[in-house]
Amino acid sequence: QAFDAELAQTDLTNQEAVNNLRVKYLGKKGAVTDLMKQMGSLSAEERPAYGKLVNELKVAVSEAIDKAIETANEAALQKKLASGAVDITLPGTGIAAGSTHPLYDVREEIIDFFAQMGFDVDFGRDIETDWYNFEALNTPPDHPSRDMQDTFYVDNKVMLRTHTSGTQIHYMETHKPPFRMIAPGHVFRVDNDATHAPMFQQCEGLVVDENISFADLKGVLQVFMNKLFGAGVKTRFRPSFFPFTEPSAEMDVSCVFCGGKGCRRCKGTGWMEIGGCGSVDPNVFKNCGIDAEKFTGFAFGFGLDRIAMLRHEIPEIGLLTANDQRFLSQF
Ligand code: FA5
Repeated sequence: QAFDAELAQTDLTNQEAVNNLRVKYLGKKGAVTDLMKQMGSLSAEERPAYGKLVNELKVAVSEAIDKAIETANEAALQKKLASGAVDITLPGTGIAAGSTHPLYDVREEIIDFFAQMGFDVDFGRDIETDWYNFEALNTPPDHPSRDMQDTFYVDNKVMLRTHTSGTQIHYMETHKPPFRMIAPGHVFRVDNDATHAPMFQQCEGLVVDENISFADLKGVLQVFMNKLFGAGVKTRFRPSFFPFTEPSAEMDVSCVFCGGKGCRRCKGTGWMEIGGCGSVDPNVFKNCGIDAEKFTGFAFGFGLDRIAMLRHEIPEIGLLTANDQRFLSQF
């Protein structure tokens, strides 16, 4: 009866309390164990009846305790499961989304723009021979303009291309005019400062037909700059020299950092150089077997890195290829 009362009061979900109860009744000094021990002091006649009674008690208490232990274990398990459970109402950990590289975006935009105007796209090749990179472009071995572009040579007459202009030659050798094409790609020069990288991207353009003039070139490039920098962007053409165009010009756009007032980035001029251009030199046509009497054309070559830098106000060209997540995650 004492045991039943105590069992009723015990917290059955508490393993420690249940164990204490077991020790109190069934342990070495437990109440039931004591009753068993008392058997020794009884007479032989009394023993069987007493033994039977005590044994029944022991079995009943053991069964009750076993059941209580089971209940307590189950409760402990449930508690453990509940504490380790996932709270599905908490906000999840976001998966960082990737983004396209600013140079890739510029390149795709240029390709889209010119493709809409019917230009073919030729990616050319990174390694050129002297003929394609220089000679066919009216730049013989002793020509001073070779010094303008410091070249990474692979072999005597084989090099990493210093500009995309060689793709013009490959294209003219394999296509008959009229045609218009662009040639985006990587180019390489022994250059390295805040605005000059040893590897950068250019996009060449070439249009050949009858009666193509410098005015056509200016018109196409102005529309192109409007597309890249927004309508109203100012452009200017400065007389320049390239062996493969005559006349030649350098095209600038108004500096996006200072709005044309003049700042450190544009060296106080208010302008930034984007690329070279001009009317195709007849000697280049001759080198490619195109009738220079019948056809005229224009060509241009822009730096894609410079365009991306202007667009996003990037101060150092090296950031574009450094692969730094802190930089890339801003786009
Ligand atoms: C040329 O490479 C000529 N092939 C462009 C051309 C094509 C003229 C067709 C006429 C007809 P230039 O060396 O100026 O020209 O380079 C063109 C553009 O590439 C530059 O205006 C600049 O935007 C970019 N550029 C040149 N060097 C680097 C460099 N080291 N790093 C990043 N951009 C550069």
